[in-house]
Amino acid sequence: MDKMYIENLQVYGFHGVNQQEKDMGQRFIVSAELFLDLKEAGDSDNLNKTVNYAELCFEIEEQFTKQKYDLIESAAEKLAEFILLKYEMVQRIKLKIKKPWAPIGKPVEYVAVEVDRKWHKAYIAIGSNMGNKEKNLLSAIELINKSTVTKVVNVSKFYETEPVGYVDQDNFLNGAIEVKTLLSPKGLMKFLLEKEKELKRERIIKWGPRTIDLDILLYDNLVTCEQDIIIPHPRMEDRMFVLKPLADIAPYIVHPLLNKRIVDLMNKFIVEKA
Ligand code: PH2
Ligand code: MG
Ligand code: MG
Repeated sequence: MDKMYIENLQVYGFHGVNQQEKDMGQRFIVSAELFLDLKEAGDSDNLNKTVNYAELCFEIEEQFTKQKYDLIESAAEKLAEFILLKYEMVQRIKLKIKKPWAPIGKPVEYVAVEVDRKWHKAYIAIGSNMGNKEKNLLSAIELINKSTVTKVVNVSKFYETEPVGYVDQDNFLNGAIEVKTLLSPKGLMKFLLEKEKELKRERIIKWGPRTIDLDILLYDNLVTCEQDIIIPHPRMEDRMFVLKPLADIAPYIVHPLLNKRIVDLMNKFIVEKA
């Protein structure tokens, strides 16, 4: 991936745990490494096809000075997020904040933090079998899209499906969506649980009736090893109600563990269950 660099931009800021740092301020040094495609700008010689680094330097200064944080971690986090939200072309940013005059009482050249943040692509299964099912799915999509850091970029058709597992319940309406998100897998899971709560999801019977169910299927090419967040979704390849809608929006995406495309997983399922 192509890159753009802002190297050692000096900005006067007021971040620090000590009150004196917040009152007096000190000089910070900000460096950014932006990951973006520069080919179109290079071919066309058109400033609108890239990031204007002059403008970016002023933006960095404005964002960096308009609030006071205890930690340079927070200043870095906020600044990285701001740049990823403001400049759509930028897919990833490494942002480093140095504090050469940190009041440590030791002769150190500088202390610094660097954060590495990017847009992630995730696929989420959505399902409902209580109340107005279609309205529930649409409300979930709208709620998810309200967040600034998670945006819905693609929605499948919705399918009426018979319940799988616990069968003594109403038919489901199932779909799948693609999102771009700045959240970590855990952050995204927590976010989706909050949205389920907002839509009055109650957990009474495992696999039982629900107003809304939001499950992470895939997250980049990630394969997790943690027990509390399993990605790819461990049963997705056995569930037609997941594969069918997912194949609408991601037919050629490769399942990172099974090493097969979604359409091929779906066709395999159809053949084996026939
Ligand atoms: N979800 C389950 C269990 N069974 N069956 C269908 N048809 N659709 C679902 O979304 C579904 C299910 C657990 O999440
Ligand atoms: Mg589920
Ligand atoms: Mg669930």
